[in-house]
Amino acid sequence: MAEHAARPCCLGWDFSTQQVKVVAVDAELNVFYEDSVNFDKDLLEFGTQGGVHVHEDGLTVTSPVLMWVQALDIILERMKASGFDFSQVLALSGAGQQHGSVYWKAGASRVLTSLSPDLLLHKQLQACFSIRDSPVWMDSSTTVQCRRLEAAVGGAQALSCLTGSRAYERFTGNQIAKIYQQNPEAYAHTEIQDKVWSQVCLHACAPHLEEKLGSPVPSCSVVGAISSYFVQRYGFSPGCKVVAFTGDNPASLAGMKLEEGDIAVSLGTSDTLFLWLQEPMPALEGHVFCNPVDAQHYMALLCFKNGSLMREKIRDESASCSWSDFSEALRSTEMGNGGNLGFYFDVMEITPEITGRHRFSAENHQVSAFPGAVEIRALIEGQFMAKRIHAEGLGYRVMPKTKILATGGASHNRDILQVLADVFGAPVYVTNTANSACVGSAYRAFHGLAAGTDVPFSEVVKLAPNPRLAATPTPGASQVYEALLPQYAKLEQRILSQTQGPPE
Ligand code: 5FX
Repeated sequence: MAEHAARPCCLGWDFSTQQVKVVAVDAELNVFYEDSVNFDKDLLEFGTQGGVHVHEDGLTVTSPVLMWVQALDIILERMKASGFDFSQVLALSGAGQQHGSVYWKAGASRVLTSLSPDLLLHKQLQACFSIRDSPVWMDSSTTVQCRRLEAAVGGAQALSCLTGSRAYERFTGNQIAKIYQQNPEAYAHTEIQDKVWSQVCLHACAPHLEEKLGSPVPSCSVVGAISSYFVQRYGFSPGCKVVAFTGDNPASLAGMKLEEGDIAVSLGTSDTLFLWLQEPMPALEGHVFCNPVDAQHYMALLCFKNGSLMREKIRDESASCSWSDFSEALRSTEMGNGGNLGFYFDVMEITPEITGRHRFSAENHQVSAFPGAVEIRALIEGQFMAKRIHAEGLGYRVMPKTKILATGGASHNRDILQVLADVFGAPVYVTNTANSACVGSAYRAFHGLAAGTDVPFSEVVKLAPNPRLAATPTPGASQVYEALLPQYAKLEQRILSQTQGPPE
């Protein structure tokens, strides 16, 4: 108990797909308490796999809303049992899987203001949801609603300019439209709190939607003090502030301490990019979101499906299944790969929508194979050039102060990171992001406490651990890649036009 002896702190929550997590972070920004509840293991009665139910159609994916509530009860009870001193919590904030939606039933706000501190939340909220199985981000059952929404606003690009993304099945507007169309009674009985939206999108989704929503607020806004339920049951101070929650991706950006011009590259099974954007250029790919730590700016998200999946395949095929041979191939080949370029998408890529392997010689001739070491460099250079090109397509620009923050399995390979530094012409740092959404939520709670004083987020988190420098650009790298990047982009367009049918 001594290790979480009373000290002023903020709590960060992460309601993610597979678990609910909490961290407590003290004023020196040390994480001194953490816990999690795993839905599959700790809440067996809900029968989820990976925290979700995949329905028979293979497209509909939901999670029981009361499972999330019960997980919150379990964590809070455990904290209480461990002697956690809730009276020291100055503020809390949190994140949730993006696009997962909860449908409060008309009358729920009355229940919420009269909760009994003697009972657990999940016992009292049983009847408070008009939809008990919440659609989550893995759902892809709303293609009809997506096409309708795009048609209603004048096309996919028009929708992206308006909202930051073309229509995607998992996005909440399309999920609400589906609920309205398939279950109008549940929709009618739903009350949703506080946001303001694009009128044309609202009307395209469902009638009277704005009444169920309210005005959006900057992410560092204090939305109120904690409910008396938590004060009485757990001993929170009545002055404990609740700072607006956000999505898990924006919360991770905060947890990684991204700053203006920075880019986070997660090198996992698939690769994901978070970008700090000043002037976004919404496109048909990727998503532009509000920036969670600077209300004037934006963030963007790009997903690349063929990440470690391809790196591992090419390692097995061209480096005898050995990462050290793979690294040796990168070290023994030159930046720019003698002009040889490759595209490796064994599964249909998201960014861009291309499938197959495509190799080109320095003279732009399509070739069927490369020598092993050239193949390896073509893969890694190609993966990072694609990231830079598509990031720039959304308005991202590398700045003199740009840092690249690398995470995920492949970020342990220094030779891969060297190529990343060379292609972007910026230093690469590595950082541990195991808890980034949760820790980012606690940082954002501190930011919320300071928000009235206009202190920037970077100042609030300056004591937090810094990422470690792993690679700096090789001299001459920018000349090599500035020549090669337009070449790669042109070839990508060529493959796209060869593999796609005529536009509809
Ligand atoms: C982003 O748009 C996504 O759908 C996912 O990253 C979810 O946020 C994961 F929870």
